[in-house]
Amino acid sequence: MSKIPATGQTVEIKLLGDDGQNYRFEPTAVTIKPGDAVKFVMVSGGPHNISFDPATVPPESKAQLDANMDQKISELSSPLLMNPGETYTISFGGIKPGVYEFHCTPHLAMGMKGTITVQ
Ligand SMILES: [Cu+2]
Repeated sequence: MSKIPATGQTVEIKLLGDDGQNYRFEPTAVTIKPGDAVKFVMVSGGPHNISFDPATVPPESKAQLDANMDQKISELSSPLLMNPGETYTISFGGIKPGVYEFHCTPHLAMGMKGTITVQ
């Protein structure tokens, strides 16, 4: 399966931590349309990454979402973002409507989680 580029809007989610508040994605939840993209921006408290649990990703879109992620470290897991200003963009081209829960692998135990709803 090959990557399907985004054709719609790009929504930003910041990756934050080490600033006196929780390790977190901000906003925690976004709603997009198929064909949009989500751009993750490393701000503080890294390393962070973006990982979808293969067990919770809607099965009909799992292979396409995996194909749309560049430079994965494992299935449905982005590389680590180390430095402020680094970004990682995921195309939701070809992704079906549904709820896509994600987390940061290094900070999963600290509750660093988020949700992308594709309408
Ligand atoms: Cu993190």
